[in-house]
Amino acid sequence: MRPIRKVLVANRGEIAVRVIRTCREMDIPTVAVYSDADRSALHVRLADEAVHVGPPPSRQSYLDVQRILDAARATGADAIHPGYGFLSENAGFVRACEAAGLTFIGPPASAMDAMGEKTRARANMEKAGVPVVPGSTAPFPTANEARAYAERIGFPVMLKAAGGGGGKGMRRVEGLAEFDSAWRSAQSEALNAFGNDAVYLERYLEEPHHVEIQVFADQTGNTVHLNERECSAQRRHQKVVEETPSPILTPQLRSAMGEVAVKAARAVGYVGAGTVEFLVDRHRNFYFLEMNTRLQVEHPVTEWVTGLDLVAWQIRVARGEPLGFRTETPRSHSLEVRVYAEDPAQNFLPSPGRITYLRTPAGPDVRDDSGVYAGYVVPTVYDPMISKLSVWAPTRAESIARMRRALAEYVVKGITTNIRYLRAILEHPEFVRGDYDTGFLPRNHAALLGKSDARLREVALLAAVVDAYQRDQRRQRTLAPAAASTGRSPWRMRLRGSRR
Ligand code: MV4
Repeated sequence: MRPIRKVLVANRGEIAVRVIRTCREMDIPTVAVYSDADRSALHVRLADEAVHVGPPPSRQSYLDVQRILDAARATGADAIHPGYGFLSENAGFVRACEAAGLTFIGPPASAMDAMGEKTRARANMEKAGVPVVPGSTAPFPTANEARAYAERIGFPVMLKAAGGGGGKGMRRVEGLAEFDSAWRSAQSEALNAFGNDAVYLERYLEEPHHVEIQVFADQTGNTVHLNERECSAQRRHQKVVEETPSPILTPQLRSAMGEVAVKAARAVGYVGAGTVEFLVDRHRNFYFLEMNTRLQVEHPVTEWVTGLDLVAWQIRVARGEPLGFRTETPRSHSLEVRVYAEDPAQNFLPSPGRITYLRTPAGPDVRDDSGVYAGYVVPTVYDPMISKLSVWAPTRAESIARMRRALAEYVVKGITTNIRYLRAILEHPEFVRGDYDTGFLPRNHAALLGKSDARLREVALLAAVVDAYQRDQRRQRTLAPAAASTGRSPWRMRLRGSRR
């Protein structure tokens, strides 16, 4: 057992707020850290103490290991919660925490090492008997060797950066003719993005589903899964909507994937909250993609259906306590959408600035995990996600209805948000049917932006004019003749002289 008496939250925005809230409920004091851009951020206001850690660029503040450790020492914090992003999956940071005598609330560095690089993770998973997307488990030294391998497994293939993630350094290759140029561009993109030009290849899966399994492990050898999240609604490798349960899983597939996810976590000595990501193809084969060794953005949907506070369990596990919950059948359905300060009409360009008015949704089974408030200025330098709206309901259909209701209540003024776009997704028949794959958002881009074609817009305008005119006529007919002749109708102006 290792007590935790004060937690430094090495993050910002909604996730820092999320962690601080649970610490408060557990009676654990918190320390926020903030850059110059975050002096008046919500997480700073909600924490018990706050330490300035540098200028706005994250490299010099939230990613600066020494400054974070100094802040912990200065305030007497004995544990660090990394949130997601920033230092959360940095094995070097975990080792630095250990060396400084601080409890890192997350997995051991060795588990991060085992899952960090894609080819190493694939090799480890293959050894553990976890199905991986067919392909190589080591980078190719030359284009010739890679090309020969591609010919053997058959086109199309996917080139991927071994050091990568998030779709960077990824190239679909249709055939031999384009192989060499795709190889070169994947290599240079990988080098640019990750400082590592190692590229390997996989068989290409057509429009797969992205389904991930939440796992949890304690330090005494218990490893469980907490079911799946369907995350196929993504654009440019950014998740936009998440839900659980996945509308495409059968109970059999769910337990098979859950068992494999637990096997993956055990194979790397995992501790704490983690997520095993899978691609599911149209035949419902599933393949390990990668493991996220952190708490994820979309964890609230799992909290809704399990009734668990995942941050509280992260803390208990870090103190050495055994998992003390039952992994019963989840309670029906939960949906989450990510609210961004961005303008869908301008190619989702970030829209930072002052929030002049804010009304957040509430009511039964609605949760808004927000990092902002009315009067707050959304900074330009960080991720523009301002909140995560999640709901729970007894059925998927009711969950969708509740989310539509909650989105309709959401008012943000002063900046542009993607709320209308989110509402369009929740109205889309493919989404409502529940069989959307990772091609859903790109395929329906125009429709979701509300871009009808120009002719339809004209027809709609004319219909509105005719309707307004007819309503006015009806009103005129019901008025006394004297009142009607006073000419208050707006139509009278243009219609004067016409035969009526
Ligand atoms: C793939 C794939 C098809 N075949 N791998 C995208 C990000 C990275 N994490 C893995 N990704 C993909 N890998 C093979 N062999 C299609 C994708 C993919 C994708 C995956 C998950 C969610 C959204 C996606 C959007 C486009 C492509």
